[in-house]
Amino acid sequence: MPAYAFPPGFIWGAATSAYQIEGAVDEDGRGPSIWDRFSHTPGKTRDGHTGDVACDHYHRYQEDVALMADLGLQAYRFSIAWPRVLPQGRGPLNQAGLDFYRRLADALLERGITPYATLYHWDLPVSLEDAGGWPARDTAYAFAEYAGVVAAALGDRIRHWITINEPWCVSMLGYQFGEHAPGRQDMPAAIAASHHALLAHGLGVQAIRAAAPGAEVGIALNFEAAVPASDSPADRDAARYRDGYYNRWFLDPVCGHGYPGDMIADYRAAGYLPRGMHVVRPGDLSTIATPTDFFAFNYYSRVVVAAGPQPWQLRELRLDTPRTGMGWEIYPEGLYKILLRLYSHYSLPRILISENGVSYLDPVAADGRVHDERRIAFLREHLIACHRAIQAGVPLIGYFQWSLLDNYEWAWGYHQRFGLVHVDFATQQRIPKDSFAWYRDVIAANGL
Ligand code: IFM
Repeated sequence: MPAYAFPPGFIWGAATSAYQIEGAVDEDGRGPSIWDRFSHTPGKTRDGHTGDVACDHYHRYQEDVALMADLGLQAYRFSIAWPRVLPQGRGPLNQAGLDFYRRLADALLERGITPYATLYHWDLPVSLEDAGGWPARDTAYAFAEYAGVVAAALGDRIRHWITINEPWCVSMLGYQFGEHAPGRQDMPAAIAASHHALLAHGLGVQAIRAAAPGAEVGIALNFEAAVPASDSPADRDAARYRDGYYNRWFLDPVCGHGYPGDMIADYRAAGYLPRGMHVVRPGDLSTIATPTDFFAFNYYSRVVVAAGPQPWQLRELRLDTPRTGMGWEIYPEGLYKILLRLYSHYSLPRILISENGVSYLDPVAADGRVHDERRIAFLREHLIACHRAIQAGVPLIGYFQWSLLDNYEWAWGYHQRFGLVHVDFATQQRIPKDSFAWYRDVIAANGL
């Protein structure tokens, strides 16, 4: 009996996304995405790295599925590249692109691995960005069409769907900070993008349900624990803002509570609300709150904040605490607290962790192996936090480790490694790390 036994039927998974692993960006009729254009724009990614080849998973998916089977994986979360299926974002279907995902799903099912398909993990077709991108309402309708097409074609094999991955990143990294594609820096546009990404989610749930009755659908939000630097009212208010900006702005409308009033007031005062645009239209909030079958979220870290002159001008403090290769603080307690909050405040009946993991640059050792003890420690602490939450009554039904493979970490290029499997990007050789063997034991024992 493991010391930390998980409930029977707990889902053990791992996750990836299309642009981060597939490569083959010009093959079989795939159209360009905003990430192709962004990564090929000088200065946008470290060392100009692109996802042109990445892990070459498009050609090596069978080898990768064999690794998953070896790991004992019960579920695999991947994403479908919108421009592979609809190269122009809308209109003619690219059968060859769709067929890749059919083959992948079949290979998973043959090994007894349940496919969880994410429909949008950041690779918007460029034609849609050129028509306005996520700040334009039409993109939400285009997403719903795409979701319906894919669910109709693959719904016989894929029964679990995630609409949008991390709408905070889609809107804020893409349109507020410009650190991600499409690289715009316009906060009102980012706020409009956030609404349209959520609207796309709601419309997408409805489209999937119509095309594939009985399918299970959810969204993957990303959460960050927002902690005040001190107990002072000003620091606590900074944490309130940060939590609203990063977490509640997305969570509340999905859960049927609408946009948080404190954040609307702050955004208005800051001049962040989109002007002259009727962004939130009658009926939008009920569409966004369309009931889902599960609620998924990604968790990595926390941020400690101190007050600035205004709530939206808060300061992020960098404490002298253990950090990952990304510079993110290791804070498993945040995962526990968020799980409890989702249960007690939002009463979510079925919760999945759709990503959790860590980047370290552990090299291949002289013995040919990768000894990534720090990853094992990170995963162990976070799984113990999950176990504590389950003991406290939280209906957590599964955990997807990020990521199966070392892969293309967006603007960081290949300078970060989140994988259970080391990938040599020159030769494409895969070497399962020590954490792979460790996670295999966890899955086999259904606990730690
Ligand atoms: O690699 C990303 C992933 O695409 C989305 N969630 C966070 C991961 C680590 O940064």
